[in-house]
Amino acid sequence: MDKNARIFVAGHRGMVGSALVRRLTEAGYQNIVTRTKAHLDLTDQGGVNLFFEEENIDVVFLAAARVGGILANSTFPASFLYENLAIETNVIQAACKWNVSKLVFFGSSCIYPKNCPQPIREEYLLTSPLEPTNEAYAIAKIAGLKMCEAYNKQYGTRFVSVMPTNLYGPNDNYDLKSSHVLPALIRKAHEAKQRGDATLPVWGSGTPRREFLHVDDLAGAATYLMENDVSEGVFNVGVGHDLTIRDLAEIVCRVVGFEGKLVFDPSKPDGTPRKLLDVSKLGDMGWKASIELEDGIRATYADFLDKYASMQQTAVAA
Ligand code: GFB
Repeated sequence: MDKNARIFVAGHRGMVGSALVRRLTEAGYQNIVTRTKAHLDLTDQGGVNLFFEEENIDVVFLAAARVGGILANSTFPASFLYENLAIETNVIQAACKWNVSKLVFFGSSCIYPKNCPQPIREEYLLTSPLEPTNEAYAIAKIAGLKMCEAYNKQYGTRFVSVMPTNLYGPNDNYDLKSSHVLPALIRKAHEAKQRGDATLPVWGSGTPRREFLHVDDLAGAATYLMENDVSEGVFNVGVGHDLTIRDLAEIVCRVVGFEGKLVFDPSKPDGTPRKLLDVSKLGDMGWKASIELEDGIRATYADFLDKYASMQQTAVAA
């Protein structure tokens, strides 16, 4: 990838987009193009088309998406389906029309069937039904991946899809109603420690298994694919091992310094029992994740502490 290429990072304020901007800046890329939602609403087809017409973009990292944890996904399925489909169709179509030379589309491991053989290989896509709690989001992400494949076939574009496992890291969403498990547990453990609580509530049974990838590793993998001129395909991105939600909660409590007891809440959904990715496709190409979970959680807790005061001010103002 040319250091002077005009690289559009869609979603640069989100956890994935901000990690990409950090990674690309560190690597010396000179022309990173970003737009806030106020300046470019990616669900607006006309606006997106005009942006690509005017900006002469060479490479796109399509990291803009409506995302959320298990509760947000099951509460707002229409929004997850509509917003993600709109962003994908607008950006992918305009990227093709305005001759973008490369694009990376970011999906999610929830695109794979609920009861997949483990670890999950890329070719298990669409072999049986999806997990109901995030079916809408998964369908939208499958559509994005299929658009990349279809555009490559019909128009000769070079659009690649990456499917990361559960992500975490700086700039995560710490709102307890809409967040994923890891930022939620960090916040809950921190507040429980501050209040001197004896217990920490954890949703579900604690038995589901999840694999956690630091977002800086994802940014590294996506950049690696672009720098190695990979022009098509779907690539799982993960660390290659998982743990139970109970084990995760114990690590978070250790990092935060909360010494109380975990209490599981069976009224909340468990979601899919397990979604461990087979990461050998990317591994065989020479890339692997390098950030250990406990180190990554420590760094993320520091990020949370940085933002916690302003989060509380926003909550008071609202
Ligand atoms: O991270 P999470 O919301 O999403 O939940 P998924 C993972 C597991 O952690 C579930 C449990 O079994 C939750 O019940 N959990 C325990 C908690 N305590 C909490 C808590 O306080 N907050 C949350 N959020 N969970 C999402 C999908 O699935 O994964 C998305 O909904 C996306 O579509 C994302 O694919 C990566 O891993 O179940």
